[in-house]
Amino acid sequence: MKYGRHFAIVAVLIVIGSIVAYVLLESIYALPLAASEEADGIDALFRGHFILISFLFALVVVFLLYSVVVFRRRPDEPEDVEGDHFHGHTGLEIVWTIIPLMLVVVFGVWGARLLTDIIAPDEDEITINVVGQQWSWRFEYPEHGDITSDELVLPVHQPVRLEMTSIDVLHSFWVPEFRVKQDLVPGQIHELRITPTDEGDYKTRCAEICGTSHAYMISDVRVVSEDDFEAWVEESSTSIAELEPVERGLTWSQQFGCTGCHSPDGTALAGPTWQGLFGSEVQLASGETVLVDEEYIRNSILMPNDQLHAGFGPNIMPQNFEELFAEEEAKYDGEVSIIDDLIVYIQSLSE
Ligand code: HEC
Ligand SMILES: [Cu+2]
Repeated sequence: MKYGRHFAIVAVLIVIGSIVAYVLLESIYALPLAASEEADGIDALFRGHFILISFLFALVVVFLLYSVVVFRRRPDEPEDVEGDHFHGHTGLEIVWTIIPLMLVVVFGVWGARLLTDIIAPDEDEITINVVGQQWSWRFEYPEHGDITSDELVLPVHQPVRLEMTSIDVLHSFWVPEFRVKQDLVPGQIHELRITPTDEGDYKTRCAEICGTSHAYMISDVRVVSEDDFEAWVEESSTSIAELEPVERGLTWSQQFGCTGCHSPDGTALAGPTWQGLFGSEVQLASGETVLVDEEYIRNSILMPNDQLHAGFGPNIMPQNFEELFAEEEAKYDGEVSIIDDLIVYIQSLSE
């Protein structure tokens, strides 16, 4: 075979090129810690793609560069000599159709089986509700005394089923270390299953651009031992009614996502800061100036579009807090008034 030596060299170069490309890809796109049972299979699939991509890249680039360098025209060769012309090569065409087809099928089956595995229910899974809103997360534990939390606390090695929805626009739940990701859609419920394998602190960040403060839609995710989880449940279940109103106000402001838009310390977010708000004079969009008292705050929370703070648009603040508060208050047999607690808390930020 006339070109046998060339093919042998090219084959060796392709192997070397594939390895170099793979090592580069793996270091540039290094994956974060894998902290869930779902992660292993996903990472393997990911690596499978990287290996294939590296090989294809080397295959094309090595043939190309080798031909350009080795078969270039030498100074002593005439300029008008052309190479042989080929038209079609049935054997080659069959090969380059069948092999990619098989690869696509293999990856398709691999991916489908992995997905089936990841979404399969587990007998002893626990359910946690996840609610996304502009621009915060809320986690509810219906199987653990109805705790509501602004951080997601998970017992290690415990399969969990997240039941997720959004109260406004599309959001997406994503903890990179768990690898899996799921959109939250208003009016629909979607599930995501995770079994965390490593204790530690993570973050969930919204992975679906959802408005002004999308980039700040981040919550803590803590994976803890079973004992620590029990302790957390115990501690979180102590009736919120026993706290001081001002502490309750702080808790509600996190639970209902107010802190996604209002800062207690002057930081500018999508809504006016609460620092120094109470007792100040606010310029309204209508041109009027009003003194911020209890009544103004109550009205601003229950009917946000009624007295618009100048410089802020309408319909940014959720319009349904009255209902949401009533639902939550029902859990405490009317022992607490969320709106009163919030007012006391906002007032405390002006002292
Ligand atoms: C999605 C963002 C968003 C969320 C969540 C949100 N707000 Fe607002 N809020 C705004 C914006 C924007 C304004 C200014 C426009 C207006 O007056 O409605 C505002 C205005 C206010 C005002 C009047 C402040 C002023 O300077 O006039 C109060 C009080 C208030 N919000 C309380 C709350 C409370 C309490 C919660 C949670 C229960 C909450 N907000 C949740 C965006 C938000
Ligand atoms: Cu979001």
